[in-house]
Amino acid sequence: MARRSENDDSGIGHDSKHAKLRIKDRRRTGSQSKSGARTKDRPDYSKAQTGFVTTVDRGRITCRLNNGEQILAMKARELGKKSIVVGDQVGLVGNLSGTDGTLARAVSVGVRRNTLTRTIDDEANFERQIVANVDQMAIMIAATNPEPRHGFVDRALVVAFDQGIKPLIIMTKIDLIANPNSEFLEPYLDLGLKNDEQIFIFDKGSDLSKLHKTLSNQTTVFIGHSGVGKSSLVNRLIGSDQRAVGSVNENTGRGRHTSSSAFAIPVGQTGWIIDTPGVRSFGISHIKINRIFHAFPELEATLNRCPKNCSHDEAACELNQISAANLLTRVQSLRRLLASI
Ligand SMILES: Nc1nc2c(ncn2[C@@H]2O[C@H](COP(=O)(O)OP(=O)(O)OP(=O)(O)O)[C@@H](O)[C@H]2O)c(=O)[nH]1
Ligand SMILES: [Mg+2]
Ligand SMILES: [Zn+2]
Repeated sequence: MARRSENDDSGIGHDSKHAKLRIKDRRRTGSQSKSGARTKDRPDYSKAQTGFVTTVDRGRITCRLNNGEQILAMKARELGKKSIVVGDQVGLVGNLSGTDGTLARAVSVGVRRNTLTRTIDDEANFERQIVANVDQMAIMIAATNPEPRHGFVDRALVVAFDQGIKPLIIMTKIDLIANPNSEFLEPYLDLGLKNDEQIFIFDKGSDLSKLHKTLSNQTTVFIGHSGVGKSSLVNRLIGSDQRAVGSVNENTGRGRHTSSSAFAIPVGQTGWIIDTPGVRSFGISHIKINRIFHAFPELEATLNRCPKNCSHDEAACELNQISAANLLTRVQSLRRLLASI
């Protein structure tokens, strides 16, 4: 099913007649010579300024220039189908004043260090990029409402390890469960993630100073199911109510998809937090099987002892020798992932 994506930058939203008009004006003045004939030569973009994309909403790209100015831009036609996502560094020309009602043009997209994609439609395996160039991925789950799922964390970890992104795991809503030392997180303690630096458990009033430290000078994307409290945590971190917060359905424990597009907010001197809309799952079908094992460093030694070409789901598989409870959960995770691709 072809669904219109929220980052679809080819079109202009139905409610943005003015933007549409402005773009037409710009084309007339920007890409035509004074005589009115279209210039054949490639336009000179050597004076383009670099901007960091903080959000993309129905074709309108909000960017932060190096001087701190925030401006709105549209994707230039010559970029064709090339997408622009939050975290991109784009080259900008045109009106860079940032004055209300002005619109610059994004004419180039910097090479991406990494990208994060999410599966929109599980069946069709349709993936879309949500952010680029991140240093850290905060994988967020709630202790309950919605219930945490290992499958989600496992997949997110696979993506993080594959893309060279440092994973953090944040559990929220521990005020809603009796035992905050949730068993749920234990299997991830052997991954090499550092407690208090990469693994956090919070309620609404927890001290966030250690997390603040981890986030400073880094670009960190917050991901998790709708309703886990991504936007609530972002608000607490920046000390304002900038992000809208939704409620959770009491019966299903599900969130209401309150945030609808990825949004980057400055944190500390040079850091960025990127709040994203709730995702149902992460696509990992584009990741090669041998890279999936990278997300299971604690099983590596065992896997190395497996027979050649082991499917890791057969009698001779060395993983069958594992008996420690935490590792067993991870073995199940790995087998589930291998079976799903
Ligand atoms: N009890 C409790 N509730 C929390 C906590 N953190 C967030 N909430 C509540 O969880 C609900 C959902 O929070 P949001 O911040 O909107 O969740 P989100 O992850 O941004 O959701 P989407 O934008 O839909 O993806 C709100 O009612 C919050 O008040 C927490 O630590 N404890
Ligand atoms: Mg939100
Ligand atoms: Zn095996």
